[in-house]
Amino acid sequence: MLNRLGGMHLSARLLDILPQRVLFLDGAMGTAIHAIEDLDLERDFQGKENCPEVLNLTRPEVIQRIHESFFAVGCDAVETNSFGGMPHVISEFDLADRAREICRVSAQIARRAADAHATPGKPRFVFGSLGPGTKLVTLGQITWDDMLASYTEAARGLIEGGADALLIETCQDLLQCKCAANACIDAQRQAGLWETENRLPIFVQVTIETTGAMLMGTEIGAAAVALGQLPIDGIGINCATGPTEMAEHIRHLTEHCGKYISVLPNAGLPAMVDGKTVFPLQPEPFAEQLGRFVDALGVNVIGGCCGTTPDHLRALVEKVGTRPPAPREPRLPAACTSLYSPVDLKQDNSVLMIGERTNANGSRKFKQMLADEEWDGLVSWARGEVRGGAHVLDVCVDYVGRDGVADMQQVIGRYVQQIQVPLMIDSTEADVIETALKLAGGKCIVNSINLEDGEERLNRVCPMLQRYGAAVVALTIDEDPQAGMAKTADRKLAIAERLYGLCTGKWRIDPRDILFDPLTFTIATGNADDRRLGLETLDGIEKIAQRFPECGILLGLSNISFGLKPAARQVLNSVFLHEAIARGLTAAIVHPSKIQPKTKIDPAHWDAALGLIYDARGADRPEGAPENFDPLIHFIGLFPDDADAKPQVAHENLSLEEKLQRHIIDGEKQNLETDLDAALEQYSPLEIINDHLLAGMKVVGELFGSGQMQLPFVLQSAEVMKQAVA
Ligand code: THG
Repeated sequence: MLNRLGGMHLSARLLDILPQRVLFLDGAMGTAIHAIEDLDLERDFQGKENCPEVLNLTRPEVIQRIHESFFAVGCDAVETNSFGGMPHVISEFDLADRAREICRVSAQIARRAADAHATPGKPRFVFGSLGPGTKLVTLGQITWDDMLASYTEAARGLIEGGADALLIETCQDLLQCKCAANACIDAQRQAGLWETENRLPIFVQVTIETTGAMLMGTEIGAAAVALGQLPIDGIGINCATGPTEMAEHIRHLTEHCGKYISVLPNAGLPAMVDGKTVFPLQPEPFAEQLGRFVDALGVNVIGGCCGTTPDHLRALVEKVGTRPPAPREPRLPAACTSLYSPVDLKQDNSVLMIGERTNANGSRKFKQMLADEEWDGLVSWARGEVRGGAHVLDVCVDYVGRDGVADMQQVIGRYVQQIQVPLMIDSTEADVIETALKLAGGKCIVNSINLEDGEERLNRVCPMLQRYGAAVVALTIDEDPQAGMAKTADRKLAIAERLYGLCTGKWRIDPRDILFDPLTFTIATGNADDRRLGLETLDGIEKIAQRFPECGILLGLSNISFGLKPAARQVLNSVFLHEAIARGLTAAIVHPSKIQPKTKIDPAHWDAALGLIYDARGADRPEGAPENFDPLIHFIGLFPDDADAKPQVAHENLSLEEKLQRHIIDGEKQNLETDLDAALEQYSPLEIINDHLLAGMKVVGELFGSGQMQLPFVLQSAEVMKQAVA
């Protein structure tokens, strides 16, 4: 109890110290353990050779001595020996039942070391370490729920043992980062600490490989966006490389993240010397480089990972002293992100184009493939949308007669890995939305919330936005059973105002993460009531944009033209989008490849569409038109036969040789067998492999080598290669 109180007291001071000066956090535990010669595999490791956590039970004094060696050279904080202490990891050593105890003991050991060195002028802290584990949710090796339960158990132990902060480190997968961060929050809720002044700060550190991305292919910018919204205190980078290789990634964090930034590099890039791993960077240059991060970039927490000894930390403490980090003024991105790269919610000189056809209600083909459970085909379909220009994909699997949760699992599980762009999760069911969010390592956009049933839907969905990190679409629909969807500009604004108040007030959503959808429906029915729907929507966009300039404004564009022929729809959609952008629209759910710029549309068609949109009848009719001029009939009349769009450069138009290469480069299995069968009529199997398939792999290799293609995509290509060869 005393420890616990001591911990609470000190943790309050941890958050007091950080704004004032750099915090020195620990060197390598693993390297230190390896250096101890009298550890016995049977007696000390109980036969569990790769389980350093066992030493907390068998040789606590050895672990405490290592902690003290770092406190002795001036470190403010050390990390507990609990890197692999989560039940789902330590279960490999048959210790799952003792995971919480092992974590608790690890914190108690570090606590004893800290208390032995603490003075009134220099308090010492314990960071409870939580490593990445051996299974990743993104790769389908464990579920979010199982991983969450496991990290929560470990975090409970660390809290009970007196940790002052929780450090999720060496992360390779953003989904694991988010899951572990929520476990640290849940554990504190269970312990009655969360949202009290005694809460333990949470830090998340990712690992950027020598490729310049996380193991899953994640850029640092994507990590900053996906983690930036979580209620954690710090973001940082550790392991894999030395400080030099980290510099640009650290710079990105310090410029784009408002949280504390921590940096714990290895002692340089590891090299093999005489069969042993050697970390070449000496204490002085190590300290010098980290010192520059503090002075030039404003890094807040520094220390070392693999290969850093007490000598490295001593040099660091001496070199950097207690000077404050350089002040920072980060520009926080307003963005969503895939597992790979971020996308700004507001595009310069354009709207955010959200592909509409990955939607069971918006595409017969998508719906059919879903019904047939053609999962590979659904991936190809999505890729086609991205090739067609979509910045984001709107994914909706809702339709009567199918299990939306199961379908979301199948579809999103594949999309998060195989699709480069961020996802918009479109569902009326909160549990379907949550299923998707538990699979998406990036930051999604949730489509949508509204006030149809009062605040009920907000109450269900808004908590998820913070928990999983997501932006949200807010529809201007309220409880009014007569009106339903707001049809006038004033009502659209009034409902948007109410939504804004609830979202930013009660739910603390960043206004930049809200995209209002003033909604439109077709103006092509000929009903008198419908003719002004587009007009009111445009006015609504303008009013909402003026009132809430930080927020985004989105439309499901194609709704405007339901009922018309495809060629007419293409024109009306393009013209309406043009008008909407002029009024302040920032995002649109569209079929991007079918949107045409003004220059490509026949001026007569353009003007006719404008007449339809602005309801040019009576006094507003075009010059010379008869008194009973009807802009709808006029517009429809311009598209007598359905002369629809030219086909895209489709797979079937490629030469057979190009097709084979494409399969490999795109990692595309659809039609693979057909194309191979055709090839076998002309070539021997060996020729197909050596001349055509390997040519594709060569391109893949070049793309990977130059950083233009990430590992999961390379693996997909390899998979197709394997299948083709088989
Ligand atoms: N606001 C928000 N979300 C939305 C909408 C909105 N999501 C769904 C929808 N509206 C936007 N998406 C689509 C997708 C497709 C079509 C229209 C809107 C569409 N599809 C053709 C059709 O039905 O005729 C193509 C059919 C096919 O290829 O089979 O028009 O307003 N927030």
